Amino acid sequence: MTNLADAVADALDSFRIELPSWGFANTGTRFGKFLQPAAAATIEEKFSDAAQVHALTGACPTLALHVLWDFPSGLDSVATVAALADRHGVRPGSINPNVFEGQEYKHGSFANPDASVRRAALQHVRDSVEIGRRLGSRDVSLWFADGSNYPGTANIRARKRLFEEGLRAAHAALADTQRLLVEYKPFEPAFYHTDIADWGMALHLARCAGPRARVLVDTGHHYSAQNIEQIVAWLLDERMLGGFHFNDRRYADDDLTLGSIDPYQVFRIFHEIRFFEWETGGRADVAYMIDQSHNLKGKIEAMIQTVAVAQQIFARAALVDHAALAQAQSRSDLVAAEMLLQDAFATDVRPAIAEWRRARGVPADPLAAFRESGYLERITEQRRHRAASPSSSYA
Ligand SMILES: [Mn+2]
Repeated sequence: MTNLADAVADALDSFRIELPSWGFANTGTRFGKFLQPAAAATIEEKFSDAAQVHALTGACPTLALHVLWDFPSGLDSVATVAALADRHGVRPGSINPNVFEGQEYKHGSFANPDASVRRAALQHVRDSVEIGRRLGSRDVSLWFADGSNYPGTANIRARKRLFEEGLRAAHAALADTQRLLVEYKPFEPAFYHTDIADWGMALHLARCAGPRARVLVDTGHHYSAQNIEQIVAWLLDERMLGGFHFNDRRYADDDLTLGSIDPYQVFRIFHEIRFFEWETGGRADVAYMIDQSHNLKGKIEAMIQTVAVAQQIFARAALVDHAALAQAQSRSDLVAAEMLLQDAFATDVRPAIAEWRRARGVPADPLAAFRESGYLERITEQRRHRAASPSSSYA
């Protein structure tokens, strides 16, 4: 292994994390929202806030966009978004259609028993594909709330076939440069069955959809105690892992800061990716994205903190000696193999990361730099007097 500073620098040079536009807006739980005067209300403010995170970390060149919230005029909003991206130096990232908030989606979107609702949902996804194509963004990221709340109320097999059909049609609209990501979630908002409940269902549907569909793993979308890194390892081996939505959780889909509850799990996920890359000699083509909406923390600070935590854990995963690990595994030397992970996880990489940041021209401590920048005070003053945003987002 090269020395620690080189290994950290090598890992972080290739590690980019996409920010979510909705993470800068006022969001909350189903019990309510605690509004922040500095929260972004417009797409311009979201780009401005994301640009701060990118300027201070150098690691977030793209912003995930939500079609319903960020493209109020649909395709006609593309020029505005493209201009804002240019002005703020942050590129449009994944495009996220919304087929769960409209009243028409009460009983589902792609799996709605009503064909006219299914057509509307497909048209929205096709428009989202076109938005992505015009913006030069690669991924259209699909999450469906489809499901049911009571046994016997939905034909689960028929809905499965409707999803196969709908995703095939959505995939057919992709340009060669685009990908379709299929996200899964076991429950919520549906509380009896969710149509795409786990990675196996998402994998099946992605394969049905076509060659440019992949599975998206949202770390918060699993049952407690589920072995997420095993899912990641299988999807990597099948070349079907498209990307991540990062967040942490304690109970359900809590959208807590990555690594705040279980940093070792994040490490184990990154380890599987690094081990795969070592074995195959190439980079895993995986989109790393944050999907967190903070109800209590300051939004920009929370994003900077998340990026810093992700970098720290990714760098530690890069310290595992893969050749030694492969040998220990083949000898079934359990303690030696496990200690290779434990030792890497226990390594303090913060000084090496600070050095890497200085060499890349970003602040050694991005959070402190943000607090000293005066940006938060400035936007709080600018944004505090306006009327509360009429738009409400679920995230
Ligand atoms: Mn997600």
